[in-house]
Amino acid sequence: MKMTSSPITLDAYVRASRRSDADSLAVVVDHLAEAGKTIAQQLAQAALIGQLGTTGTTNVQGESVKKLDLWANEVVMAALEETGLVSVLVSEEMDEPRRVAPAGYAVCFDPVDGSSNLDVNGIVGTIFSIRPGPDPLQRGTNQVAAGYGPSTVIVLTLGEGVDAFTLDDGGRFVRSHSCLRMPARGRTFSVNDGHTAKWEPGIRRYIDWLREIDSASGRPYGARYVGSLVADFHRTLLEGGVYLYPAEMGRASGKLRLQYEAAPMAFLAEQAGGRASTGRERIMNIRPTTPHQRVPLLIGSAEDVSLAESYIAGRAA
Ligand code: P6P
Repeated sequence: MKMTSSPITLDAYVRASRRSDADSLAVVVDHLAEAGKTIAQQLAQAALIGQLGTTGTTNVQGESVKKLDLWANEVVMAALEETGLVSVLVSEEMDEPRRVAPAGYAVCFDPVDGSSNLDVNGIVGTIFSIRPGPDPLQRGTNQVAAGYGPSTVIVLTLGEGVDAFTLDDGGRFVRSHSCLRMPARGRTFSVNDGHTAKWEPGIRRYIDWLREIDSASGRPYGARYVGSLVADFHRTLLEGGVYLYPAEMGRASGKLRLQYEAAPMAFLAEQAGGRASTGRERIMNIRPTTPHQRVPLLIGSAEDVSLAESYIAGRAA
């Protein structure tokens, strides 16, 4: 990872990309960044303005909906509609895709990923995935841009590597990290090990292997789990390691949603030299059949994810 000295702004960065649609893509990314600023400002004040807590309803995922989930969803939707360049929206907070124009990009997003952390001042972020429209169900390989913003950093790929942009005191997102590369192997694993009894044997054997003492292979790995994909992925992107939300007994597809969690993170991981799979299939190749399709997710350093896949396949000792 290179901390960059070239203070290119997010807008200039996107417009300078080799893409033929660079200018329209820059408008959409800029509007997402502005929505991110608005959400970050509201998050900072949430406890003071009664924006914490739940609405008392559950979303299509069957999850308790936080007040900020719904509010942030409206902010992102309005920002994208304002561009006039987006045809369809897929959001964690909306049961069905929302068609907003006959032509334009398809944007999948999770307005506040990790919202279970909101009331405990934890890290949350907005995950987005931009595809050519108007089909709301496309493979991850169709993504033209993906990113997330844990608080005031936007991590973005346009298919030409991964860069990060930090909000400066002038309210602009300026590149702070260029050409981010995920280490081939890390030293931490990130999983909700409270679910150990639900995992398939191969995953249990893999996690047990990571916990063994063997200094020659850098084990045991450290355990890090925030419970917010943007936070756990951001650490994995910068430091290496592996994040897992595997299939579970009674939940064969795991928990994470393909369209606006697994696929955008997989795009970023692969662009940074990492790897992302269900344990058996490359995330980027999966064509969704429904807007909120869930998939198991193993993502992170290429060597760590490959070894986890070997354990699942029964090839590793
Ligand atoms: P659990 C948040 O709801 C999320 O989708 C991801 O951000 C996070 O990694 C995961 O679910 C946490 O799930 O079951 O460990 O609370």
